Amino acid sequence: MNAQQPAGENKKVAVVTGASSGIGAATATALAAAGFHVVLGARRVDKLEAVAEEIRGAGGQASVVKLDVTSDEDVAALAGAYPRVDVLVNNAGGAKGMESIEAAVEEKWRWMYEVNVLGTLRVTRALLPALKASEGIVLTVGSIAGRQVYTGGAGYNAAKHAERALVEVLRQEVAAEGVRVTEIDPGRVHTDFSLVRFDGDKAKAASVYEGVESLTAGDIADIIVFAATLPHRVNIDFLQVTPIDQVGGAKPKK
Ligand code: 8X3
Repeated sequence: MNAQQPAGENKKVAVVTGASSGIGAATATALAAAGFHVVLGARRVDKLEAVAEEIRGAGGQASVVKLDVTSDEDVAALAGAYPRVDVLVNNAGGAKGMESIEAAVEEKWRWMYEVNVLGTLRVTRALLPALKASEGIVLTVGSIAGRQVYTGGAGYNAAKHAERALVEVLRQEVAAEGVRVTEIDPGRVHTDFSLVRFDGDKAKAASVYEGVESLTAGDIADIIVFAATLPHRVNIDFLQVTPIDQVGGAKPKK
């Protein structure tokens, strides 16, 4: 736990998981610019600190917490440190591998289920009392892979479909208490996503984005801020967002 900046009395608090890079870092930055006190969570605290410093340098409020979404202790510490939460952005997640089902690696499937599904469950469950008290909003970064399948995608497709199921049930369970639940489902966004998927193979990761125009992390961050700042009466179930060449669900390049 490392909360350098206490949440301002009247500032709304937004918790962003996986905030050390990519969509998470961009979202934290954009939410801070929109006036939220942002709580950045991820495993890599040094990277979080760098993002938080930039936010503070721009006049925003940011705190940093070590948050491995697979750790009950980390999640409990987060919930204990921030009794007020208005916005939760479940962004931590990712893919590992593109093996066919015949060549599936169970360890990779378990990792994907653990971070995308159980990670979202853990953090959401822990922060729900605070989100109910504030009549807040849960925004989950799913994926187009949670709506369409592709060869080599089974483990990630299964995890993102399961995460979507969780989100859809949650929406039904908490709507009556004033909590909105929105899923943002991006297609190809140029981040470290492919580097993680291909186990640090830079050439393979770069090839995913070569010769095509991909979305940026900032594009998704802007959409998350838009959804998070709508009047409380406005509920968005989900938004599917792709680069123009991915309309219709073209599978990712290998
Ligand atoms: C990742 C989306 O299209 O790169 O969540 O597989 S895609």
